[in-house]
Amino acid sequence: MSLLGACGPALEGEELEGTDPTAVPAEKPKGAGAPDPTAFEFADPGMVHAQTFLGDLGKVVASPAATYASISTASNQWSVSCNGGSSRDIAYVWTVPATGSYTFNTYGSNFDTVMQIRNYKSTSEVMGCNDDASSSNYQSRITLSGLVKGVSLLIIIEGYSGEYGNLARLNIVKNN
Ligand SMILES: [Ca+2]
Ligand SMILES: [Ca+2]
Repeated sequence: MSLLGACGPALEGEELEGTDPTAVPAEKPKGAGAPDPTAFEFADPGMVHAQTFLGDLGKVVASPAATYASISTASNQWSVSCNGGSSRDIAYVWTVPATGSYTFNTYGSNFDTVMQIRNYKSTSEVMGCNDDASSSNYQSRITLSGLVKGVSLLIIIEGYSGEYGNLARLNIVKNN
């Protein structure tokens, strides 16, 4: 909730919506964010776009685990399966540091996010997907239990139905 305003230049020519993280976004039509059939899907992680693949987070457990200032310039590689797909996306690789339950969320991002988590070694395997954490929180949250130490995940963040902002934030929490 606190990092906005310090991150990145304003985007030229467009007034961004939702730059105030405390603001409740306007009503949005659910179901409008159908998957984009033109989005790329690569089974081989080596083929991931440089523009959208932001790298390896290692085994970090932190809030934030990563921030990205300019999703508006990312490419649209992934077609996520829950109320998203057609928007630009970014992706990280993350490796489970210890077997257990973890929660991933995009709280603190300044746009309406959609998040999907896949098995990095087999990116067609979707492990979780979420648009809105709740009816009043348009950021995304996924909890995965029974994650095995050493398994690598591909964490994809994009905007709902074409939305984007100038801050994408990923938090990773270990549940006890
Ligand atoms: Ca996408
Ligand atoms: Ca959302």
